[in-house]
Amino acid sequence: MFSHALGLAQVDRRVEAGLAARVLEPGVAQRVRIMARLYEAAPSGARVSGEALAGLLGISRAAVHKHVEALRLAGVTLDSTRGGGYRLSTQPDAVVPEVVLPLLFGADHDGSDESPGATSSSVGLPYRYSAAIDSTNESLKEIAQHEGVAGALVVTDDQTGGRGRLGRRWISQPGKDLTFSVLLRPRVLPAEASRLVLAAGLAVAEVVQRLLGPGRTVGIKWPNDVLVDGRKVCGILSEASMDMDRLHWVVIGIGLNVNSRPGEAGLWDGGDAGRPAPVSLAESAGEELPRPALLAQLLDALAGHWRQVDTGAWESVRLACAERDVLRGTSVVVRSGFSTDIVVTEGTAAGLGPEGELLVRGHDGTVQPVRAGEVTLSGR
Ligand code: BT5
Repeated sequence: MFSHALGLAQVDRRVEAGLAARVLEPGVAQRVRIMARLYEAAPSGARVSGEALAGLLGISRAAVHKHVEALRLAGVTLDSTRGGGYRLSTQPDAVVPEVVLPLLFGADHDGSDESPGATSSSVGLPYRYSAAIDSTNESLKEIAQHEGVAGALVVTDDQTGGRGRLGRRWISQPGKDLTFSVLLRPRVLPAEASRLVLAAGLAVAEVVQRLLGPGRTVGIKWPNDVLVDGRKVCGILSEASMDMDRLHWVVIGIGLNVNSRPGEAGLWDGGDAGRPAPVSLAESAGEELPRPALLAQLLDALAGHWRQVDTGAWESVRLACAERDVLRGTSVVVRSGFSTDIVVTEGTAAGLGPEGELLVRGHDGTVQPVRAGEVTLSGR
């Protein structure tokens, strides 16, 4: 059940960096360090003594006890014995910073994302969790307008007014799915903003593929859907503020069906009539999945691909997206992003252009790059 190999020294280093940059609250930072030790001990069933934690953090036993109570309130189930110490009794599913950040910080990677100033140097910090919220994108857009820090994350368990594109709705099951948004302040031109959305879709697709194994086809439906065997598992909504030559910020919101049964909610009705029913990871995997580890993996993968976009490696992101392009070779109708009554072009999808545009070969053989719009497979 518990299989987290954590680099404890790395967790502590990243906690220190978060504190120094003032993107991590001191109380949360201490609980992240406590949770890292509890995760580390969990596979063997060993207990972590209050005394050891007090020594580690340089605080009293009573203060350790308070942190443990805060963890319990946040949804972590711990068993404790007098004098025997603490132990995780179940795999936590709370997507609070104390539970997710140790997994993110301790993940086994080369640490090359820690260069100061990189767009994605700390995707996930500051980490803002709300039990319920209207829309994580709306909340983060407000933060963005008030000098929010690049990498800032807003995540909720219950998104009550989730948005898709064109005023559509995104529906998630409270406590079952992942709904979160990340703020970026990238060093790319306004015309290159769509690179970040494609990079996000690629990150999600790769994490999902790793999880489900090679037997499943995990594809990207241009520009912002991730599909498992043709069924939508994830939607991405990006919103940006820019002027003629500069992107001020980009908010990228991700909704991923994890442990819900979206097919039963009838989400493909109405505007999406005729499309295959959406699917969740649990339905695809045949078992429920702990969300914190998944969120940590997603944040790590997103940071990696956004870093590539930021550091001139866009072409390899584009090629990897093209390999997962589910539209290629199919007959498509592209409608305007402003009004789905207006057909922009029709033809056969012919891959992705240099900026990640959808290439559509018309009936007369000419290839037209499409930068924005709503794609449906023709006949649907
Ligand atoms: C999207 O729009 O797919 C973008 C969804 C982005 C959601 C995230 S959650 C965090 C952040 N905060 C927000 O408020 N939004 C973002 P679009 O391509 O327009 O697709 C919307 C359509 O997907 C709807 O009209 C439904 O038919 C369908 N849909 C709604 N909920 C779904 C779900 N859970 N799974 C699959 N399909 C869904």
